[in-house]
Amino acid sequence: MKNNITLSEITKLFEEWDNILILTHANPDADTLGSAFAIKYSYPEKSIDVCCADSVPQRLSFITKGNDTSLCEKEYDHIISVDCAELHLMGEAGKKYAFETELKIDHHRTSTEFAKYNYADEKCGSCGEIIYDILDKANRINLQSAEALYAAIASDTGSFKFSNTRPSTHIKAAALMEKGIDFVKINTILFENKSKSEISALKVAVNSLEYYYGGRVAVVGFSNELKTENSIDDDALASVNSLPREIEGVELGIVIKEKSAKQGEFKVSMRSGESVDCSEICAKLGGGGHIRASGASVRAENLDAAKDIIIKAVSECIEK
Ligand SMILES: [Mn+2]
Repeated sequence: MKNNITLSEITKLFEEWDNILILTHANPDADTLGSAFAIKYSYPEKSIDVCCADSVPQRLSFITKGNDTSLCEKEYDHIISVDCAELHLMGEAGKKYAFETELKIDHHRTSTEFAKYNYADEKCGSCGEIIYDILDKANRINLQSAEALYAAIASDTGSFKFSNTRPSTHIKAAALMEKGIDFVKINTILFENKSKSEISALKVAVNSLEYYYGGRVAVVGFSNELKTENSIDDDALASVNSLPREIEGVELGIVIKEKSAKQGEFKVSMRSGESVDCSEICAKLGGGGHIRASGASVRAENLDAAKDIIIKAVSECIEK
């Protein structure tokens, strides 16, 4: 991660440039969208398009405000990427444009230098915090861009709860509140609106919960049959990934989900506390990931058979 441009220099480019395309990462979240649209809303007099390879989730439409985010075959003078650590994360759709990225702004530790100008700061909990600094230097933040930035920052810090939240994060959020944003509405949309499908996923998760090793390991599972019976869509399943790990005394939480398109293939998500390296367990299953969060894929006849395979891998790694 090497920067070859400063925040002040980026501010200068923002002030000078026009006819701009901003690329977000695929499967867009509130940080990548909020960062992109904050730039667009801060320069209403300029021609700025935002493109996402995938469609924007309905609940985040308060950020895009009806603007088209599909790729338009236009010629642009400048291309900016936000919240993308690597080129391929922008997805297939924008490939042609992604290769021409002139300015990259990002906050991931794994950020690579694929643009002409590269700026990344891993100390920032969200890309929105960096965009805040750039726009603030130009005195450009208005009500619309303040809402987009607040959504970006609140979302990537888990509502100011994650360890990536710093005192300066709160100072920026406070400054955005001073602009008169409806932060109650934003927080409700981001953190409190659970879909019926997510509640059904929660119900099935709780019903299927099993403990192993005296309560140190917790497992929940979803077969395709359970998903169909309870009208659970795949998006909703992501909301229970951390649930078993959040139970008191649990050091390893495991969520098993049968893949909708592939009967007999199970996706395994693991989350662990200090004492367990779940990437080691997932590696035994042919997967991998981080020490505290990893995943793998298992083939088995049914959910119970998949559970047996996974628990066997656990038993080889966890201290009895
Ligand atoms: Mn981000």
